[in-house]
Amino acid sequence: MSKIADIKTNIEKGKAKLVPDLVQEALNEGGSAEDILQVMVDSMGIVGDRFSAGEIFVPEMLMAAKAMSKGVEVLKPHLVSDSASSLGTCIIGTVEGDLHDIGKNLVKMMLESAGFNMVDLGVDVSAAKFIAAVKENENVTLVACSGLLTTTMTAMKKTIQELKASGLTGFKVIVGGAPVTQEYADEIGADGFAPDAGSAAVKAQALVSASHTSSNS
Ligand code: B12
Repeated sequence: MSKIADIKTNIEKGKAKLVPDLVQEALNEGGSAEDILQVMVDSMGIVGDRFSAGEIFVPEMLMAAKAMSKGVEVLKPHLVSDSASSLGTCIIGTVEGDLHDIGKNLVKMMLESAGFNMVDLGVDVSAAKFIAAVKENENVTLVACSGLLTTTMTAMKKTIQELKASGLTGFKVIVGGAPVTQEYADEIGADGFAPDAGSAAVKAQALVSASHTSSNS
């Protein structure tokens, strides 16, 4: 499907004005939202590889990110569904020192459609801000931390340590982001990990349902 190839090329080139129409055309041609999203995510991987190779720099990465975000806006209604169930409130944010938010925004979208009421703290979120949000919001059942930089993975660890030290209870912590693995999640004491937004929703539902069952028994 040529439109999908066009989407890929134009995200890589950072053409934010062209991408939304191309995404709409691909949908009109019968392309599935999931397939289109996967192509967009793959494009960001290519952009990252070009950055690593010194072929492009931060401004080009930023333009590609903007093009992807504009495309995701068009896809959003096709990816989310209204959930009848309520799984409580999820506090989500990208950890301190980290400004990447595309993955976090996708996870937010999927958790919302899974039935969570989402409170998005944005990027560069300190442990103290996560803790304040758990205190300020009602029925917090999940805290979701995103991190894309190896240098800020320690901020994820610190967030979990401080959440535990705060004595607050009743919620699970899920972590994710390109450098995060199940091993790292276990090491820092997270309750769950998922490699992508779709599996994040499945994992989050399972974590929260399991804790309801155990607290009711
Ligand atoms: C776009 C981009 C940027 C943009 C971000 C714009 C934005 N609004 O997000 C800008 C230009 C700002 C940027 C800046 C930098 N970046 Co950058 N960036 C990228 C790039 C190309 C794409 C990231 C992305 O959006 N991917 C697409 C999304 C959909 O994927 P994702 O984020 O991984 O999310 C998925 C999963 O990980 C998971 N997930 C994500 N979060 C969560 C959370 C939970 C709870 C769960 C369960 C799952 C989950 O689900 C998501 C959806 O499926 C990556 C390359 C790459 N391969 O990742 C580099 C990359 C992450 N950046 C990198 C670097 C080095 C930087 C800079 C330090 C560059 C510089 N010299 O200034 C700065 C750091 C700024 C900062 N303090 O954060 C490196 C990181 C290297 C490392 N290992 O630490 C990468 C890998 C590029 C590279 N190959 O070198 N960057």
